Amino acid sequence: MNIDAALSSWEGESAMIRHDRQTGAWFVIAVHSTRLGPAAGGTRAMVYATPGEAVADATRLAGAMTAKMAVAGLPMGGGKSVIGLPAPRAEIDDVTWRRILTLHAQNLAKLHGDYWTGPDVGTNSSDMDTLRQMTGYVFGRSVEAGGPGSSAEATALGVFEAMKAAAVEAGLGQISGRRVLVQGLGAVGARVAQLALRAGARLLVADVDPARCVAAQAQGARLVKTDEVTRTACEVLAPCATGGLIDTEIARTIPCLVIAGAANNLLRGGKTADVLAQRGIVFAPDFVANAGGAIHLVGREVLGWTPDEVLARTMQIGQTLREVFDNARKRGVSTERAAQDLADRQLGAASGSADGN
Ligand code: NAD
Ligand code: PPY
Repeated sequence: MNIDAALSSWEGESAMIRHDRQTGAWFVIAVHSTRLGPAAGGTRAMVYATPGEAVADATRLAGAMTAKMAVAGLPMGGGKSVIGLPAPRAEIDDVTWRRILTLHAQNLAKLHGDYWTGPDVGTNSSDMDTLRQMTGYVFGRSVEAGGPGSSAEATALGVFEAMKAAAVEAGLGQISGRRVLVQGLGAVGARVAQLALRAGARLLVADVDPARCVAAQAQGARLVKTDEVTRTACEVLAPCATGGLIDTEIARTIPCLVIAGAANNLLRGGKTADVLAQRGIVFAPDFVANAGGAIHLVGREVLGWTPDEVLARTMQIGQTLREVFDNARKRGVSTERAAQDLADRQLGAASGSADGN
């Protein structure tokens, strides 16, 4: 995709795009909506095939953040930043990484608080500490630096609540005894796997990094090849790696009954959610299921919540999803449609506010 195509199909408020010739990095900050408050969403740093792909990823992810904040009842809008790296993060030396973060901090400062960032794929709390030394508008610093620390725990708890609610909706009842396939055993997925195991699930795992599967295998998990995830029979699929796993074609054949995971923008193509709904597969929309991280960051840093309040609000994700499922069933629409409509209602209810579109 080229930059023209990525931007002309997008209805967000603004996009800042910058290229650094010295490092070869591309910087994109997409502000989708500030209707409910300043836009917020993490900084994703990875290699993209083209600058257009980086812009497309940032804009899509920013839109999902708007819906996430709205459904979670948080007073923030939706945005995301993407840093298109010249090489995989692990191959970038400290001096280059420092320059990249410095330029990103400059970009953040130029938006004067229209957009607040946080960690995402390819960045962590320590990077947020570095950014915050250069600019405000940064959530998710480490506990040592006075921040709330990683959001992975809250995200995983929310995903697990989503999984349980979706299993009931699919007529599976409890997670105990069910085959739960977790794709991606990173910060969130490893925790989701533990929660599933503790609930008595029969765990299946897949990760491109085999070392990450070892601990789960030692606890009895069955290893699934990464290219067989969408062809492996299970009751519950929990995608916790990257987005875009399921397109219409895969949706027609995927052998599971529930999809509930952490990955943002899990579905590809406008009709994919409908295909899942037609097949009776219960999909927990990602921007509802993975809101625990946003609840943690915004709750702690904007709303002054205690960890217990964050936990209580994260546990409500199950109830929100039950309402989404009810609504989808009654209207005969996909769960994705019902969740997006819920977000749009929240956004419409705030249409009297001063700024944003
Ligand atoms: P992470 O980088 O810690 O973990 C991702 C894991 O997925 C890694 O172990 C990686 O090896 C694995 N992986 C990558 N590609 C894979 C593939 N094709 N097949 C199998 N495994 C693969 O990331 P995370 O913080 O655990 O987040 C996971 C997902 O959840 C991301 O998409 C992120 O955007 C989303 N998310 C995270 C949070 C949060 O609080 N961390 C909040 C909301 C959404
Ligand atoms: C996400 O939930 O996808 C994020 O990007 C995390 C986040 C949430 C709120 C502010 C900054 C980062």
